[in-house]
Amino acid sequence: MLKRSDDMQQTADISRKTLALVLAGGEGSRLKQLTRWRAKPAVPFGGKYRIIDFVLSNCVNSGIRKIGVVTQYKSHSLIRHIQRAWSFMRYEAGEFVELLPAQQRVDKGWYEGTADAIYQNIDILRHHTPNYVLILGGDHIYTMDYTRMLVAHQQSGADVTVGCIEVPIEEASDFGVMSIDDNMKITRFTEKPANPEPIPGKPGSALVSMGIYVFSSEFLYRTLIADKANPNSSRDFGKDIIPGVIASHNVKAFPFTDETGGPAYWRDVGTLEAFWKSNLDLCSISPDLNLYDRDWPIWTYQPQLPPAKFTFDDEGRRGEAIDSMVSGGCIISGARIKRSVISSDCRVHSYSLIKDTVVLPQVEIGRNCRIQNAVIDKDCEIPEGTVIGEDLEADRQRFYVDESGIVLVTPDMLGQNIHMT
Ligand code: ADQ
Ligand code: ADP
Repeated sequence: MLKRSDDMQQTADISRKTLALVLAGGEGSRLKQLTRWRAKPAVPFGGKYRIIDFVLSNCVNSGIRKIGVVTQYKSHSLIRHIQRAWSFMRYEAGEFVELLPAQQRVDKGWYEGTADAIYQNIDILRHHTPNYVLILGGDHIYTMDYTRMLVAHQQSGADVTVGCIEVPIEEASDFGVMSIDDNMKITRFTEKPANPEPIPGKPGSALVSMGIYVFSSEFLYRTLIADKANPNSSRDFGKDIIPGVIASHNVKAFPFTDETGGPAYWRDVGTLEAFWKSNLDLCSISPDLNLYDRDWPIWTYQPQLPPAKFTFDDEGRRGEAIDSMVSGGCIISGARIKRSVISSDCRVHSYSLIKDTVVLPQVEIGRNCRIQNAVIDKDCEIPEGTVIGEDLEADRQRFYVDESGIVLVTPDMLGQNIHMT
């Protein structure tokens, strides 16, 4: 048993010897027009953040300060955000967030799959001489101390450790599903199976991969080079790499739980409904994801904005927000906001009612609007008197409406030209 100070020293050493790589280049189409112009990790979330801020904050808060972000599709908004938000790291002190776009240095092509995205950067990884490489997805919302997973990886002597979580069995076919033995060794791994296997003794749940991996670095390089030589591989961690090594190597699972061993908050906000719901979850009285945890700040780029302001309309009705989050720079003048997230720098004008809605930054909502069950994209200007979310047939003519009835409104749908900020 390690003494506490030894424990802390060991944790700090492991974090320092780890390079994190955030995969942020996937095409991601299930968020519909929210990802028409930007990669999913760049989509605004939680009033003032972008989705990728969660994983990057987890790295920094875990003491991992060498981070590469692998970009590909629609990367302009993402690159701009990373440069603005994450350039405070000091390269001289061995800390950085480095962008790794597909750049045809190794192959004449874009990144084929997630493993190829790492393979094409092997020389850069080697240059940083990490002992461990932590591979992360850039599009999940959660707070996690990665040092626990790194310590488990080191202590078990694993070649690779896969972060995993229990999900309801009905959702499991969206993920890599695994079986483990009593020593947490992964005995089976199937990527997005049609009939996922339940956890023994828990028929309603499956153990799924979070798409996060700790690799011992030399093992990673060897495996990626071997995979490159296999013409049948699709060069994907979930489809090829992990299933290909479980029989021959020590591949361990690391269950992500909260500090008490209970279920932890982790969301793939891949669909419009999941995105809408995870945002609105933040408005509940005690949300599962605590943005107010002073020990685990979520870092982001913040423009200098004044506090949110609430004013009366010209007939003396209060501008008010209840069970809602209203970000800096907003002015709510004589409008009512219920169970909604109003992101930075928005205006909501008199006599309007906004319910169960996620409003992204820099939106202007005119007078006399009624909006419910909607996601309003950044920069939309909603004209006076607009009604959204009441007559879904009418909404379908102009906007996108998903199967659950959530309405998505983007500037393109309103016929607006974008103005770059
Ligand atoms: P998916 O999320 O479906 O499953 P994928 O679409 O490959 O896997 O995306 C993983 C991450 O890599 C995303 O952050 C994506 O943006 C990024 N990415 C995808 N292609 C890329 C490319 N060519 N270049 C750079 N980045 C790229 C994975 C695992 C499952 C696991 C789920 C958990 O394969 O086993 O259960 O994540 O959500
Ligand atoms: P974000 O606000 O998420 O950073 P923007 O909405 O400002 O992103 O734009 C993201 C990227 O998409 C930018 O490169 C922008 O030029 C481009 N873009 C957005 N909307 C359009 C459009 N209607 N036509 C052409 N390019 C667009």
